Amino acid sequence: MTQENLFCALRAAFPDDVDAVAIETADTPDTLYYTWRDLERGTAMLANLIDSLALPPESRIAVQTEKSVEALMLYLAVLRAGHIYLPLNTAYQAGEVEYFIGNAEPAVVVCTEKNVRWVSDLAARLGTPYVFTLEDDRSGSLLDAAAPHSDRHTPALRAADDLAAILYTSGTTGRSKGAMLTHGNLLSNAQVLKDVWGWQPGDVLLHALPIFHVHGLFVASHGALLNGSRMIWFSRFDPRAVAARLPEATVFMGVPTLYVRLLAEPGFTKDTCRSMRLFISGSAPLLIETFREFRQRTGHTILERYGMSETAMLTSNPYRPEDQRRGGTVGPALPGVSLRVRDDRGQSLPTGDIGGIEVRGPNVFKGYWRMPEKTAAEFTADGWFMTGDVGHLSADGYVTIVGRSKDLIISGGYNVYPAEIESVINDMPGVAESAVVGVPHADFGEAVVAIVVAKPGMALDAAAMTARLKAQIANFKVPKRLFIVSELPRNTMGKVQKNLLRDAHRALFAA
Ligand code: MLC
Ligand code: AMP
Repeated sequence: MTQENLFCALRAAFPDDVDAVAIETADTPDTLYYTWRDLERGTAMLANLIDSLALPPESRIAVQTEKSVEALMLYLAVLRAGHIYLPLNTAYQAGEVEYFIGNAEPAVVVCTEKNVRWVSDLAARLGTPYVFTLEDDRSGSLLDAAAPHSDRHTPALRAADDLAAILYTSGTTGRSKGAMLTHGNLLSNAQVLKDVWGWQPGDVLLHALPIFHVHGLFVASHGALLNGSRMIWFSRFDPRAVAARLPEATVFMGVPTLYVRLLAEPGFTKDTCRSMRLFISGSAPLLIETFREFRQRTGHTILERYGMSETAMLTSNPYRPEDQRRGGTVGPALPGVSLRVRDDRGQSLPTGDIGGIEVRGPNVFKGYWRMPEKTAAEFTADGWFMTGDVGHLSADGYVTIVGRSKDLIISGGYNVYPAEIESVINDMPGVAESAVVGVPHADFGEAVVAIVVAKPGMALDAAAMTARLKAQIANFKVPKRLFIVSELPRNTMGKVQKNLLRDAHRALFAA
């Protein structure tokens, strides 16, 4: 068997000058400099710690920590040790984390000190033997436990088809599904992006995205690592601070909200962008207004691309020539990715006709963790993955996404499934039923709004319900507005007409 561990491919790209800076922190109290040697040694020590636990092969290691360089090293160490990385959004609350631990049955959970009590209780109850903590100031039991271990480690032998990560994505119905991504999925995608985005010597990535989703963890981090490029590392996105450091960077990646916020920052100018080679946007639709305003302000044309947890990146506008980056489109399929648009009956549609986007390629995931029937339901009989996105193709292969067949809201780049929020609301005392919709939002792209009907004779209090939701679900899922109404609009079949609700609340946050 040949070594196809993704970690080895990333490490092979580290520069010969191992004492050069690989990552420089931008918002820690003191600037921290991590060399390539530090990444090699730190991941070796963490991988040796993981090895010392003698876990069964392909154990899941679930991680819910703040963003830090050590958290990135932990991801790399899990790859290195040959286990499966399971990142969790820091916004997830106990009830949400309980589901992930119950479903994935990780052997190790790494969490913050703040949460360690309830996480340990959950772990004990659900059979996870090891709990460690990791803080964003280089403290915590994980690093203490790793400290005595050797800084040399031989990476575990992995095949391209072996699992590297599980990313949970919510389902239209029911609970979240864990998308299983292999070493081969991730490496093939990273290699294609290195090529098509023209990564070059001297590139510096300004990294300001969270590292628990595809965009920040894979697209951004793999991109820099596979090019041996330095990263300027922000633990959170602050437009003013980011604008101040952009002159040192050449590549930036963001969800559309980050671009909206940069444009609102007076200190963000053409001069700020003087060293920049490439601005990339994805995870949610970039408004044409943002695309145009950005070009006008900076002279740079944002390159929009499209992807998802199950597939990593699928399409990209071209790097060159820059004037072929078309606003409002996500560009043609990446090399090696096949993409087609079909109607409800499975007929391929001609250029310009709107239908479901289906894809195939080495980047497409292996299936949902322990859910073969759900996996089968999302592939066509001839093996294409149905993305749930709706769009059309131009004559020269550019994809335009016009909507989604899945009932999904994307707010600031985070996915919110109305069915999940409705079910939490419906479980509250006095609630007869509810409908959750997404409406336009000037900053987040879309905002979550809930419309709730009380049981006969019951009175509901919107503020109290919102407070309750805040204690139960991740903050980005909490409806920005909650309305109590006497009934929901229905069609003759009795189905709730969400389009009418969206129309009624369209202007709430559009300004
Ligand atoms: C924060 N809030 C949000 C939110 N983020 N509400 C809706 N949607 C969001 N995305 C809430 C906070 O809880 C708070 O509520 C209030 O909004 C204001 O918070 P803030 O301080 O403005 O938020 P901030 O910390 O600045 O975060 C905003 C953000 C962040 C845009 C920087 O959401 C973010 O980093 N988004 C990127 C997501 C991402 O990486 N997606 C990639 C997925 S991968 P309150 O009530 O507490 O005041 C993928 C595949 C692909 O999709 O193709 O890439
Ligand atoms: P996730 O499940 O978090 O990986 O989100 C994937 C979804 O984000 C896709 O199915 C799309 O609906 C959406 N998405 C990603 N990139 C874009 C984009 N550039 N334009 C529009 N939607 C996008």
